[in-house]
Amino acid sequence: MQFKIIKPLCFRLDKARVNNVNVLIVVTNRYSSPIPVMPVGACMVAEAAELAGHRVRVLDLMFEQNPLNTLESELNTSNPDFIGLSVRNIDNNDMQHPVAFFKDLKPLMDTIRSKTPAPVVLGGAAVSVMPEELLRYTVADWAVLGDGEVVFPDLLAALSQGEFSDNIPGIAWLEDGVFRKNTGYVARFSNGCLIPGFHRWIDVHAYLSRLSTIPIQTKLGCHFKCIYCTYRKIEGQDYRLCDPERVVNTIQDLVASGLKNIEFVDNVFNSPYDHALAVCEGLARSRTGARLQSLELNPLFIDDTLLTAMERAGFVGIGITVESASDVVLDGLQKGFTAKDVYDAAQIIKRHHLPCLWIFMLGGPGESEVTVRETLRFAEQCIRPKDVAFFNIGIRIYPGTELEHRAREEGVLAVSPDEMLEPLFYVSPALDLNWLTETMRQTMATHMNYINSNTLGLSFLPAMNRLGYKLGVKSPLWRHTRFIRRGLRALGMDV
Ligand code: B12
Ligand code: SF4
Repeated sequence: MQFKIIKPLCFRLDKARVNNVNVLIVVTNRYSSPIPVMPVGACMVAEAAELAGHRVRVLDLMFEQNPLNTLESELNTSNPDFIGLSVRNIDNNDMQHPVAFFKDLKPLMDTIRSKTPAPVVLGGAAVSVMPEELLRYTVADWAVLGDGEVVFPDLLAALSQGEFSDNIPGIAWLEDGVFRKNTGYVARFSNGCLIPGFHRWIDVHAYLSRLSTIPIQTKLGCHFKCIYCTYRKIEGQDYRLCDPERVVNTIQDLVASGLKNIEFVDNVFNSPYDHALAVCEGLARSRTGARLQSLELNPLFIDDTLLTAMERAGFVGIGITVESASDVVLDGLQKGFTAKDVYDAAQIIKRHHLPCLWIFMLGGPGESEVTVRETLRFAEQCIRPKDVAFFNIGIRIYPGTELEHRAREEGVLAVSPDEMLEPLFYVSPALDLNWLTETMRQTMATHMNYINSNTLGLSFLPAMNRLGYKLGVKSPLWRHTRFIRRGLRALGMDV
């Protein structure tokens, strides 16, 4: 085991306080489309650090008018010994209207550095996706990869002794300019920390009044190998399952505390199938009264038994992430299922009442006019008018993915990995982007149940969420796509 002495910290902390330090967790996400996402991970990390004996505060910048001023006053009052920056999004994943959220981190870091020498630890999904790039960009001290509620307390324990063991799994740092990381198994779901006490850390009402849902995971990991995906980098390839009974109990508790609109945020909700079924059957038996959603269903594991169990459990909307209905593209993306699986799933979904959001991603490897037409034909024939189809164009390329290698081989990506924080997208060289954009514009115009990134990027979507809440509209808002788009069209807005 190697130790590195952290000098500034030794000066800052007296020995008596080392197990009881002041920790400030700053939630940096301020993006409120399609909904403001409740910072479940940051709250879990805060709660875990508190359980480890530290004094913890969470500063959520989501609804702050002037985040830098708010951060400055927080630093003046709370005098933290350690600062955790929770970073969710690198960018908005939108090729047509890219927004680079990571750029917000520099001014936040400048504000922190102008006020305190406290070490800064980065964490959050974005950090697991691009730890090296974000460490270099922000010049923060450490990065936590993945399961912060386990790793952060371990890191705090070591750092607050003025020492740092590079044996702690799940941390990364820059040493003399060289990126170092220590991956390794982290036993999540073992510490009883499935859901944090949200009310203790954030303004829950502010989220609920914008139609936000309560995120909960029933598992971590994914064993599929889609070539563009970062999720395995965040949660690992092996499944770590939460006991279905604990999921049910947690949901009962959430409903009892007034939090009814619950969204499963697993990478894939219905794989492993038996686990998903056990969760749904347990929920059905317990009649929790929750309104459940998940946008992460895989067509391979959809059948009547599961959908019936989901209906009985209280699901009010599902999303199925098929990406394409063309075998060429599904194969290029290595989705692990075929167009036939997509068609079969559609037939099964038609036999049930659950509203469904179909999610497509156009432009992947092998995509051409022919394959786009195949996908649009599927949508036309198989998606019920009351259901919704979301079409994304272009695939965000992340370093270390198979898609990155492919893009380099095809000569469509030339920049170095450290320049890839900037939003970069893959579009099949066999596809004319102008043709695709125009085709989608025409398709959207004639199908009022279709949406695209323009719809999600609407500047007034947050206001629409608030209005929806005031009018008593229940989430998910996408169920009302046809009516909303028609209404907007009547007002002269073609979105
Ligand atoms: C479910 C999901 C959604 C749902 C969220 C629903 C909901 N009610 O929460 C929806 C569909 C709405 C959504 C939307 C978007 N999403 Co999304 N989403 C996810 C997904 C699959 C799970 C997120 C989640 O809740 N995880 C569970 C919690 C517990 O984990 P966590 O918050 O990450 O926290 C853990 C660690 O990160 C860490 N941690 C967190 N904070 C901190 C702080 C410190 C100090 C430390 C030490 C550690 C730490 O510890 C936590 C506990 O283990 C992830 C992929 C993934 N597997 O992570 C993508 C993901 C987070 N989304 C992503 C993106 C881009 C988006 C959108 C911008 C897409 C878009 N254009 O609409 C929007 C942004 C929404 C917003 N307002 O911010 C990206 C973000 C990174 C990036 N590439 O930029 C991800 C990683 C997917 C990807 N493409 O790589 N998303
Ligand atoms: S199934 Fe989903 S989470 Fe799993 S690798 Fe594919 S895209 Fe990623």
